[in-house]
Amino acid sequence: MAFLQGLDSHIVIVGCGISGLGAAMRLVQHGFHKVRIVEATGRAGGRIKTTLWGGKFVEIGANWIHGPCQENPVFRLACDYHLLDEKSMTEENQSIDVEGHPPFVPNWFTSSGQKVSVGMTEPASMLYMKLLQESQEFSVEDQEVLPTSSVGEFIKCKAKQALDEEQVDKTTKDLKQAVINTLLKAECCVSGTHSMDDVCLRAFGMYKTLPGLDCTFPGGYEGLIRCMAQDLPKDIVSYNKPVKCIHWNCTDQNSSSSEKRLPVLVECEDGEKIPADHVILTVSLGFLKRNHKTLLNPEIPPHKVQSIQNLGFGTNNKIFLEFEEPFWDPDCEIIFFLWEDEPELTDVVSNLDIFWMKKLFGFTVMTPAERYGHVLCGWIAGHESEHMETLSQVELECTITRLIRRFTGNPTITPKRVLRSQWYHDPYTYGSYTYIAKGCSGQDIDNLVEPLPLKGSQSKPLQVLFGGEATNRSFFSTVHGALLAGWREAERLISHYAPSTFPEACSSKL
Ligand code: 6YU
Repeated sequence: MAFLQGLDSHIVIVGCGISGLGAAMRLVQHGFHKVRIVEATGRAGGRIKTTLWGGKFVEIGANWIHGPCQENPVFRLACDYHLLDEKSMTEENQSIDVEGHPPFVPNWFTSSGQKVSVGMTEPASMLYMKLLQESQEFSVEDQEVLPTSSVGEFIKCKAKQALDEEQVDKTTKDLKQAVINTLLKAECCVSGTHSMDDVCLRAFGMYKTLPGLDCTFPGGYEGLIRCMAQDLPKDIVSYNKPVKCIHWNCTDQNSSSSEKRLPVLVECEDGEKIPADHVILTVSLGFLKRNHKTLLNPEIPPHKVQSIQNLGFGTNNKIFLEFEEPFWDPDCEIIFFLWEDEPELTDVVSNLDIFWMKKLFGFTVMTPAERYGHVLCGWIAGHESEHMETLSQVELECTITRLIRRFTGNPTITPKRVLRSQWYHDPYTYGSYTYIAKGCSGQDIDNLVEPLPLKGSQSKPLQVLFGGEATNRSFFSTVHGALLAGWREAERLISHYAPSTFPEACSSKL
């Protein structure tokens, strides 16, 4: 009986990214029929964003299904909707375990315009990969004293020791240092951080990789969003409706349409006030960092605010370049740029205005060539990336062209077209994704997940629930982490009204 009454609950989901959509689908499938998604922008998908560029689909946001295997709900959904190619769905592809680092075939270019053989870069790459692996082996439970507090400091310190011990000439040593710097800059992109010095060593192993060789959506990631949205009741999403404030523990219900007193009132920027029993908030951690003071009334409790501030949310952007002809080898999958003038092990740039482009570690090659032609996707993280967003299109094109000419040693090569993402200046995201910053732990994610009002309160429970990528302890920063977090919060409500149905729900490990 309580469950049937629960199905009449008014549930507002803030944000129509994959987390919000996933939560809505789960609730609707269980018979909740008063579900509404309120989305600030004019589109669904949030950080899943595909655009048509020169007749090709390119991903402005999420690129891959990380770990496409049966355990990955995004992979399963994509298979169900027939969105993947045959190869990605094979048993073989699902069983390959590369622990988050696909073995791309590299080409290496130096800042003096030389192409360096893989044989020359491999020893330093292997040293780096060994240290990266070691940095994932510390555990939060370990009581041992850590050698350093951040992943960057750990890798740099160990790499310096190894390089100092080697009996090699200065040129070889400098090359090795440059390789490690480039790989650290690449890791900043993977982790979505300004510097690996900002990433917590003790918690680095908290992120879980799944087996399966990362795959892409031939028709664009947004195809998944379209399929999910089509499975929802028509008009469930209100677009162009930014939420200004969520009033919870609300006693003053001045809404004309409410037949009964509901504990939450969702106030939108356009003035509409939507009464609700429950709100699932799926906005990015970047948005929460900026707006937590005004987004909830009463304000978010101090320990949750502290965790919002503690957790990291950085920027990773892409710069797409199209060429008439490739300057890379036919089998090349990733291009690395090596700066020969960096005097020390570092992954940051000293003067953003002049040297921001030194943070761009290189490019992934868009494959297959029959689909994309000769297109590269450049990757740049951190404050350098945020600075890149502020440049005019002409400035960006000039700098990138100069960079490519310098590294290839070809003074005439010119990209046909240049396109970049600008996630830091997106007012409804403010960055790219979450990382576990120095001094943080999984407890910060658990604090973020905790619904309002807090346990022990006499008020109506589960008024505000927290979903989104940042609330997933094992898979933060990913699409599958976001989807699982949306499902988790939906299941929290389902089990609230029918406790025996979902006894295991509601762990932030989901
Ligand atoms: C993945 C990948 N990938 C590249 C780049 C980016 C991200 N990710 P959303 O933000 O989507 O939705 C919230 C909605 O709320 C949104 O629509 C807003 O408009 C709305 N909103 C905000 N404020 C509002 C308000 N006031 N009122 C109403 N609405 C409001 N993930 O799996 N594969 O290849 C990449 C990548 C450039 C930017 C990615 C990738 C991250 C995902 O895109 C992201 O997690 C989810 O889409 C988030 O969904 P959501 O619903 O939670 O929020 C060891 C260790 C290291 C850890 N990292 C390793 C993994 C590496 C991660 N990924 C790599 C990168 C790439 C390339």
